[in-house]
Amino acid sequence: MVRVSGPAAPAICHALVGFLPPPRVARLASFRDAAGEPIDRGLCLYFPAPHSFTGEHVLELHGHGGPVVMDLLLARVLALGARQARPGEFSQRAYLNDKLDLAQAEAVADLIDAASAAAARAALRSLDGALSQQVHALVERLTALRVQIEAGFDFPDEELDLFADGRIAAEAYELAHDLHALVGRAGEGRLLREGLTVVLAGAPNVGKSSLLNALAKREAAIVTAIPGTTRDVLREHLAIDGLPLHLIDTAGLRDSDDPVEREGIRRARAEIDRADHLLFVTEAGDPQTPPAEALGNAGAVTRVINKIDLVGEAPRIEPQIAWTDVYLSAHTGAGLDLLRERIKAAAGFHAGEGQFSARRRHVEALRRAADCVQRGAELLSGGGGAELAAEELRLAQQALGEITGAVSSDDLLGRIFATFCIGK
Ligand SMILES: Nc1nc2c(ncn2[C@@H]2O[C@H](COP(=O)(O)OP(=O)(O)OP(=O)(O)O)[C@@H](O)[C@H]2O)c(=O)[nH]1
Ligand SMILES: [Mg+2]
Repeated sequence: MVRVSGPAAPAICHALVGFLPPPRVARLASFRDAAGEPIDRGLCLYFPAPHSFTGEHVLELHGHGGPVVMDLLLARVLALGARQARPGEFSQRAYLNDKLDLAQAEAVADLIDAASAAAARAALRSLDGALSQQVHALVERLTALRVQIEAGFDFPDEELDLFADGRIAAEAYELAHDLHALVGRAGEGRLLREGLTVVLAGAPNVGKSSLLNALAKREAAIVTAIPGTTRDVLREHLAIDGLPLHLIDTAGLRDSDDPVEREGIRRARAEIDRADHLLFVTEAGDPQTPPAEALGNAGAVTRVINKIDLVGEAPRIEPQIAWTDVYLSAHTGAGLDLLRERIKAAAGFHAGEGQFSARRRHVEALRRAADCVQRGAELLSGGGGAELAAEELRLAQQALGEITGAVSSDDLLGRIFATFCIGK
């Protein structure tokens, strides 16, 4: 499909097919070149402003597809005065014309990039405004609170009455609580969008690659009885109950003189440092302790005690102080479900109904807003600091405004839309 947006769309349509179809009705038409020769025959649709995705006049030309014909059609449309869209420019125009707010425009890209069915559903909910509506509702409560506090400044005699009963402070605490709750939901939404990076590491031959294959349900990695089989970093993308997982298999950690193996081990260490969740794999019978540096750098740590089938141990999960033990067998599959549950739980992932997608910048802005309101509430309940509290609430409102784009800079917009694909 070739999509044209802007004031010249109707003129381009006339020149290309010789007529303008009635609004929002598909018409069969010949798309013609400058000499009047047909390029393709297809459906032509016209959406007059403001009732279109971008809020501008939009023309859609649905051809048979195929790169040559589409290139000819595109070249003809460009010759008629259009120019090629920048990445995300359609969504950007929709945002600038108030068709979508910023969080919804971002959801368009997240829907397209969704890595699991659950992630796609969550992105669609954000596109429908699930995140934006909750942010708007919080902004309204915040505004009401600011009005009450700032009214106190204008009537200083009544200030004491206004703050004395602690009602305003209580409202601020409640708002902070609800903001913190939304931070949690948004964090899950961000997980759905970005996925969780889970790294398999440990000594050679303990069964890291076998575990990758068992979780991925395919023979993705080479498994042999020879220690040092895996040299390179291997990545598999899968989902656990809708949670997208980037599962990374690494070379077994040991001292080695082999330059190839040493490079593999260096890469393994780099992956461990970047992991959201480290699976330190070791063997039942003689389990090793995760190395101290791995405990420091990775997010959550699980010690996977593999090969329980060889020693006749039962699959189970046992929390320790610095990590959690999961006893399993990559070979028989016993205990794999426990590991899946552990990964979800460590990420704080529940994926209930109504989950919406979110991005890192949303989570950060919500957290900033929550912290500001929390400080404001403390100032109010501590007595006295009404001016300072008002300033905290103003900053909170600004942070929330960044999510929907009510407050935004050109720089931020540029960065957001640059990551979209062309044509969206
Ligand atoms: N009995 C049993 N054997 C296992 C299990 N998991 C892995 N193995 C065997 O252990 C050997 C090593 O498995 P790999 O998955 O290649 O081990 P790795 O940790 O990836 O090894 P490197 O890549 O060399 O670091 C193979 O012979 C596997 O069949 C298990 O749960 N039970
Ligand atoms: Mg391996």
